[in-house]
Amino acid sequence: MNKKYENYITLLKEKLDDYRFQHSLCVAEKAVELSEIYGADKERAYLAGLLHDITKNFSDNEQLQFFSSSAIMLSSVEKISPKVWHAISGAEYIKNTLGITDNEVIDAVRYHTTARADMSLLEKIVYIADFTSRDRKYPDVDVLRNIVSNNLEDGIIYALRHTIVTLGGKNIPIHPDTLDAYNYLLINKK
Ligand code: DGI
Ligand code: FE
Ligand code: FE
Repeated sequence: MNKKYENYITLLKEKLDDYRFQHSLCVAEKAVELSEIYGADKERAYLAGLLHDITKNFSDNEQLQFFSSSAIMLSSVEKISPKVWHAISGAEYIKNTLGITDNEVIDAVRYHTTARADMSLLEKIVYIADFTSRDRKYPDVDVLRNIVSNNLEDGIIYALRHTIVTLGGKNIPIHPDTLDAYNYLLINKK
């Protein structure tokens, strides 16, 4: 992509471990690829993909401190779900620390982990780019990539189902936004 992202890439390299840094570049690339198929804004998709995990390497303590200094209140499910914290802190970070004002980009970061009901096209693209980027290597990844290249919503349903089943099987709480996203897509399936 072009020069205006150089400072963000430098920042990501500082804040993230090498695996997470490479992953962020791959998600940005995948988000652009999906934007070409589905007609989203490529610049926004690239930026949101690049920044989606910006606070992923904060420790749990740093996350909690960041929430308290930003006056962010966690719900009861969120309090016991540390894996979703980086999406909440990431959105706040790009808004108030980086000064990003584009709400579509901020929301794409905010909902990249849980998804939510009635997502924008950009939110959908970043959510599923995170599952299907070049660096991802789980057993069904090519099955999911294939679904996503044909039907974005079907791909998201597949990914949400996988998350709900996996978390459920491990006695891990499922965020209401995740369930709302899944139900919404089934109810509104064409
Ligand atoms: O940050 P990444 O690893 O790239 O991916 P991600 O932001 O999708 O985070 C994946 C993790 O988030 C994975 O460990 C499962 C967890 N997660 C996703 N949805 C939910 C969730 N955890 C809880 N407790 N509830 C959810 O609904
Ligand atoms: Fe993430
Ligand atoms: Fe990610």
